[in-house]
Amino acid sequence: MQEYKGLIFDLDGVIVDTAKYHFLAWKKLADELGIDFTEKDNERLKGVSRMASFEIILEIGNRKMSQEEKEECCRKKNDLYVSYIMQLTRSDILPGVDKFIRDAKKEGYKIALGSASKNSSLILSRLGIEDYFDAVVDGTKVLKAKPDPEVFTKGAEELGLSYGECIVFEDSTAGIEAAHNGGMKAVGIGSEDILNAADVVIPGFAGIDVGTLIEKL
Ligand code: B16
Ligand code: MG
Repeated sequence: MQEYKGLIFDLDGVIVDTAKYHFLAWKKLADELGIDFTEKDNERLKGVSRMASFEIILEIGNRKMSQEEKEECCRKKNDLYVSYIMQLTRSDILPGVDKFIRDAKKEGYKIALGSASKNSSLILSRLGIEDYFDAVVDGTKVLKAKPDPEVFTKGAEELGLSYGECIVFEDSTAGIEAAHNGGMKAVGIGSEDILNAADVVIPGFAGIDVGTLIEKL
């Protein structure tokens, strides 16, 4: 039986629901550009980097822009997004996550963050949980986006573990694929219908026991 030693958590959609703030900020920008951008379209942006997200929005609106204009739009969106996430508090941590991570630490698992976000340190500090992580790998440290496994393989390396010793917790299909591409097991957080490629799917962490969940892998 494989002995797992490290748990790597995605941020948005796993630890905190920032997707709604990403949506509000993208929506405002899209409105200004006269692009019709819906909540359904927003699903396509989950786990995707900031610039790649904007390129999807431009594709939806059938629009083209210079690199400079795109960067300016991304800056604008991020300023608004940051003003929203500045309001986050500990109460925004998704149900059961805090206990799950604390229990896992007590059981000796090493904990890493593996997120596409460049705002992860601000979010972790607003939530007051920076100390939970032995390693933080985010969009400021990686070049390749999920489904490339870089964000997770780097997390394993920073924990000093082999890839196969780590388990990834992810809410996006690109993230599940990234974990598998890195030779890691993936626990899907969300709906079984969407995350059917995951090794196990749970709706959220509320009432989930670390040992029982890991035995299923
Ligand atoms: P930022 P995750 C991802 O976070 C989000 O799911 C995705 O919607 C967002 O575009 C991306 O972070 C980049 O975020 O603009 O803050 O750098 O799910 O990988 O934790
Ligand atoms: Mg996510």
